[in-house]
Amino acid sequence: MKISLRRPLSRAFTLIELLVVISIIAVLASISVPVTKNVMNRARSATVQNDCMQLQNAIKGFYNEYYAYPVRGDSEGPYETNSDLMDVLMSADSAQADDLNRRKIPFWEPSKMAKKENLPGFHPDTGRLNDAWGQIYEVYMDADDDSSLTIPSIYGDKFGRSGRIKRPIFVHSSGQDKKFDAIKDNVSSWD
Ligand SMILES: [Ca+2]
Repeated sequence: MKISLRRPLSRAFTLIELLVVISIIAVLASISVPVTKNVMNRARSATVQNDCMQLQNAIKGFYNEYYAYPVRGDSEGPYETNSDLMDVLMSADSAQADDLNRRKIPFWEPSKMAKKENLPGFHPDTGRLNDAWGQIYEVYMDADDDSSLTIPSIYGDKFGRSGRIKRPIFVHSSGQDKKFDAIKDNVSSWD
């Protein structure tokens, strides 16, 4: 009797081979998830920095028009990008906007609408402008018009000095960690 030593060509995968394939896929997935997250967070930071710049420019535009900042009183902030500030910059239908933006000029308009209060973009019902992580921006303005501004002292190292800085407007986001006082991931109009 002749015995063939050749293995059958169309045999099934063994359990070991299957486990090897699964573990390779698992390793590849574990590498690509953080990479994807990083790429997404970098894209979010870029969007947020653009928002910060646009807001800073809108407030500058307001100042150039009225020789005043779009807020009541002389506090330098922080002001939140909620309805009070955004109404004035958008020339919305509100008492504060009527009072401060008398010539009804739109200095800012939303590029992205938020479906819920705590999602990225502008939420029309609450008048909130949120960053890419759903948190409100903070705005500092030289509202007492002494040509300098105090921003949080923890930015001292980052911008080379702390205390009074001779710049008129500062806008920042709390970043991915949603904490303003942990500045490592914060994004600002001065970045
Ligand atoms: Ca932070």
